[in-house]
Amino acid sequence: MAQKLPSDFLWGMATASYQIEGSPDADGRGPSIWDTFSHLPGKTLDGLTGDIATDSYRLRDQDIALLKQYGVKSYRFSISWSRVIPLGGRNDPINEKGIKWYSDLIDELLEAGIVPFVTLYHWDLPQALHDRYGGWLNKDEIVADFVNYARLCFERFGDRVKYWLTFNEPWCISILGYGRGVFAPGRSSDRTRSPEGDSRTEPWIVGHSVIVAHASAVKLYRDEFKSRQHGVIGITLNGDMALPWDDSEECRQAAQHALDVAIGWFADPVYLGHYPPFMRQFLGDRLPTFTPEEEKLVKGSSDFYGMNTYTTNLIRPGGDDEFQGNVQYTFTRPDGSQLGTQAHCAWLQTYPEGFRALLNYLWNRYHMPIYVTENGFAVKNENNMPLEQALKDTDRIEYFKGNCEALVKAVHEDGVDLRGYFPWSFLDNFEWADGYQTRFGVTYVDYATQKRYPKESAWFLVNWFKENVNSPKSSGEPRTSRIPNGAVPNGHI
Ligand code: GBH
Repeated sequence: MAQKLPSDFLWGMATASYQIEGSPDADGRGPSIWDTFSHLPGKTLDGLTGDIATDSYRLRDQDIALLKQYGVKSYRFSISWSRVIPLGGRNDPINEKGIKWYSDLIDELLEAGIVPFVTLYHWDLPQALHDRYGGWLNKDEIVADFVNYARLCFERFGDRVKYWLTFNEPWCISILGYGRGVFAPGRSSDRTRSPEGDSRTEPWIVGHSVIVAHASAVKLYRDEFKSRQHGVIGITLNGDMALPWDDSEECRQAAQHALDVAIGWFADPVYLGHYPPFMRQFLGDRLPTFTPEEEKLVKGSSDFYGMNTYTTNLIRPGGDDEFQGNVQYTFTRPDGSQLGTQAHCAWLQTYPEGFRALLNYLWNRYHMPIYVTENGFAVKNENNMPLEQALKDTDRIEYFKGNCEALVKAVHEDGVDLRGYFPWSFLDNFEWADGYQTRFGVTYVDYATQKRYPKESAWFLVNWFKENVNSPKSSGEPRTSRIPNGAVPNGHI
């Protein structure tokens, strides 16, 4: 009989505030940089914004009912900073109506038996902080304001929320927002994209601010909240497996350079206490340095490894894209074949072996319990299919099947300490600069009616986790207590 995952394995579905909520002006919410950015001409593929999205601010009860129907154990969502502090800053007014909305969401999830897994920052910086002092470019100000916001969330929600993520994907915040300029706030040296910005320096400055803000919020949680709230807190990083294109030493090195910039930039400081030497080598003093106090603060500042991953790339040396570590990415093998099935997005193909390899890479390098906080697939041209056809999302099912089987192998054959898995996404939603044409949901959203239709992949996942997670108290499982309260073998939590 196939081995199962432990009964406390957390699985659920994930979303982010700006991608689903809509209602940008409701109940006193202030604008975020994504409101501003998506309203500029030419910033999203279809010209659309998050003004309505999946209307989830208004359809909260319906969404929770569907999550309950799916039987997920957990739901990962993010809080919109500018709903709870419309202007964002530590001296700005708090918005009780915004707080109540999230508080009710948390209560209703718990009533439905669903564990809230909460991200504090999924890219929607209050616009006022960007205007006031440059947002993430101003470390001292933004760290103080982020910690104040985090404190408010711990105070108001921490009695019920036991799983916190400070940041979603700092690489994307820094590179896509301040390097390539394709995400809010859209700054870049490319003057066809942005009237201001310096892609040579700003991404590294922003990344540094985010790391220090993360670590400061974690310190606050550990010092003032953890002993009575008993939760865990960490950061979640994007990162796709990078494999050498061929077995040459050059490709092997190039693949490590890709991983250093995509993952090590943030993971090495947080888990090992320093930036990757390779980054220092090619960036020199464009990469900020940690003061001794910062280094102490940052090292060990995550209770687990939060892993968002979508695909695997084959890596060759060459090219001058610093944001990829000056290496080239491809899906085409030396023999001309493709790595896997192509998604709607150019950057995404299936490759379960890569998913397993990444779990092993992270486990071996950082030795932290891992939560896969995002993993998903956008079926090619799903947006142009008739509904019945879109619901039969075979490619997405293949993707999840491959990765689910890989994760069981990673746990039972490789010994990776994997604690949870969150498919992206619960719903089709606002896919940032891609607008609404790229659909990542396991639930189809008809944007004309806002009706939700489960795709076959949703039922696949529901059944897979039903069959592959031990039921509580089933025999043969060691009854050790795990997080959030218990000690774990490696002593990290
Ligand atoms: C996640 O990012 C986000 O957290 C989530 O909000 C989003 O909806 C989801 O993925 C699906 O996209 O070739 O320079 O354009 C995923 C990480 C990193 C994937 C950047 C796309 C493209 C880089 N992303 N990558 S580029």
